[in-house]
Amino acid sequence: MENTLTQDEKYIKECFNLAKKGYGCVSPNPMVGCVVLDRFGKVVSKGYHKKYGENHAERDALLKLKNDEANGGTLYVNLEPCSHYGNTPPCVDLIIERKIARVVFSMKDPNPKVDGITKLKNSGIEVTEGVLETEAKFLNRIFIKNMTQKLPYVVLKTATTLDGKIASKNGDSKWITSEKSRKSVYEMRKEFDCIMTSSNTVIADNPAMEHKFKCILDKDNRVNSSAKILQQGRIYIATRENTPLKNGNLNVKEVLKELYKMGICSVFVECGGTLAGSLVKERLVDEIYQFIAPKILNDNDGLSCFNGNNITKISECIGLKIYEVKQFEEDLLIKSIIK
Ligand code: AOF
Ligand code: ZN
Repeated sequence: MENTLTQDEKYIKECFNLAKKGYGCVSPNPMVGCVVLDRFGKVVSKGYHKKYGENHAERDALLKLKNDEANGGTLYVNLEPCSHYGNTPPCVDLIIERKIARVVFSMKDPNPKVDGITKLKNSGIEVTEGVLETEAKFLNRIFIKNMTQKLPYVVLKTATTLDGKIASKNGDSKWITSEKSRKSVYEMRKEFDCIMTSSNTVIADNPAMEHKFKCILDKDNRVNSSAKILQQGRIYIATRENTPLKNGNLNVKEVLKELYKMGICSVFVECGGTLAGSLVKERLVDEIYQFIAPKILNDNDGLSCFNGNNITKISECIGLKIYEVKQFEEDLLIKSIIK
């Protein structure tokens, strides 16, 4: 694969790898990496956005160089360089000041405050955009959704038997997946700003769900104050008093909007089949993490992981794109994006 990449793609890939070093530290900002070549095509500096509020990738890379070292050189970055004053001054100004001749980037910045490309072109800098754009958009998919929709990125987790059931008809669901799978969920939760669940799940399972921020969908205030989930972390309880209803249920999109206003960029949902089905139907979910245990329940009335879509034609199925498959002991974990 590697030798079929163009020079531009090779350096942009390097930017992705640098960008990923900022994972977990830069949110709500994007992950950005930068590689600088001098006018002879030699790599003279690399940088990345390390921490929210600190230097952007381009500044990090350029400030490691002497004033004239990048003169006539090429700058690679996976996001259009910024042109606005935020926590830091505009990267384009520094790029122009350092007399870079060419800028190569993967994707335009969805932040409406940013239009770096115009300023770069107006200064006579050659600009190449769209290099490995699909990969770049995948890397910063949370940032893109936040910027374009003002909503958090939503991942829904479910755990089923091979025949797609989350529980038998009498509600028995302990334990479909292996201990190792369940432990991996504790780690997954840490990657999200908030975990969301429903009053049904809280009442049925009384999970502790340790996390810094939890949201419970509890239309009728049914969750008891002694519930384990309330014992730790910040809690936002969405009820009919603080959230508009839609078809008699809480309007979850409105809840997500509220969460985004509170600074929540990503939400991990753990719930039963009814809520899961309606979130998918309402197109409020971006990704699904599905654990599949090698067990067959063979219960016609068992509870399905997604209920209520009533789709009768295969051609109308909700399509997903799998991007990762992992095995935990005997179970599979399939991560996919809803198309
Ligand atoms: C880049 N390179 O490394 C980053 C960029 O307020 P600030 O200074 O933190 O700026 C945040 C915005 O700047 C962010 O929303 C995005 O548009 C851009 N982030 N841009 O060229 C970087 N982190
Ligand atoms: Zn910048």
